[in-house]
Amino acid sequence: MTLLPGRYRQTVLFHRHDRNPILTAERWPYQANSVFNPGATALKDGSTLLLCRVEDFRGLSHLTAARSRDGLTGWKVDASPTLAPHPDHPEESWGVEDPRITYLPDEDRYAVLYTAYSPAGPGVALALTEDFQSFERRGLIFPPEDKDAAIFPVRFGEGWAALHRPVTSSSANIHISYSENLRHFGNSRTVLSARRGPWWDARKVGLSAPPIRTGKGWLMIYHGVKTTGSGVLYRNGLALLDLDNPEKCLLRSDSWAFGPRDLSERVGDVDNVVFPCGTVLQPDGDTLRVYYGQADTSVGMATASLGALLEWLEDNGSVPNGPGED
Ligand code: BMA
Repeated sequence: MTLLPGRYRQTVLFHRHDRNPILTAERWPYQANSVFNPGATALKDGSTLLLCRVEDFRGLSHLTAARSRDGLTGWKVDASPTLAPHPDHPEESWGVEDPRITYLPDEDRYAVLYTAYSPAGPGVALALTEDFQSFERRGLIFPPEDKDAAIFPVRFGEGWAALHRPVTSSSANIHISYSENLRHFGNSRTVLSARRGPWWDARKVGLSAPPIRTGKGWLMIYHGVKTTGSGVLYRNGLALLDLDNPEKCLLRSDSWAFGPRDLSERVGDVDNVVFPCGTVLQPDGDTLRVYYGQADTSVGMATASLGALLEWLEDNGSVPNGPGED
């Protein structure tokens, strides 16, 4: 008996590393409550850098770099916070969270977009760095309430472009905004909206990892939030944005592709959360390593084939403004 139409069956696309979690607070060089939601990038020497969100025992977060030659083992973690709230930046007074890293070839620097949290709410701040030791902080680029932001690595007709997720009293959708100077962003448009009702991505959607350039478009791993009787569920789906005009969403997945499964994802400070903030494409050009927060407690890694993700999206995707959307 066929229970589900073939296209909504779950396929294993993300293969979890068998030694997850790869980073935990227990193995941190200084006392911390939790280590999760890392931004990720390949460095020029081929090693991997994760910029991890670290929550202290007050409940406030800062960011600390962990480096590994093979991206899996032998992590060297900075002995003290790498990017901590700065007294000159009151927008960070309640901490900094969830970084997304993009290498900008034109600038030969990395752009880090992160949540800057203060009594005014969470907003998005930008910092530029060459080495993840010193940072040029540019302050808030998207005022509260906004988060889940990353910049594209190239300019478009309207300049630099960033994806982000402003929240209003009635919506939490993914937007794109443009900037000439990486300071002032505007011309905001909606790229992908939360669905409604019982859908897995009905309550909120937000960018997970920075968009990945492929031959078919920019692949976006995005999270969807569903509220249930026992809280919220954070899962991830895929969407494809037009290569030249990324405000145009070509496809979005109807089902989620990566959700909480293992015990370390099901149980933690916040149960039932997998929250990727970064990926590293391997030299074969197809294997994508996805680094993600597990239940707001630890860091896991899963691999996926870029080709398989795109194929699955074509089979399981709809053009936006499809079922469940406004
Ligand atoms: C989101 C962000 C993430 C977190 C998730 C689940 O709003 O704050 O950092 O992982 O909630 O708690």
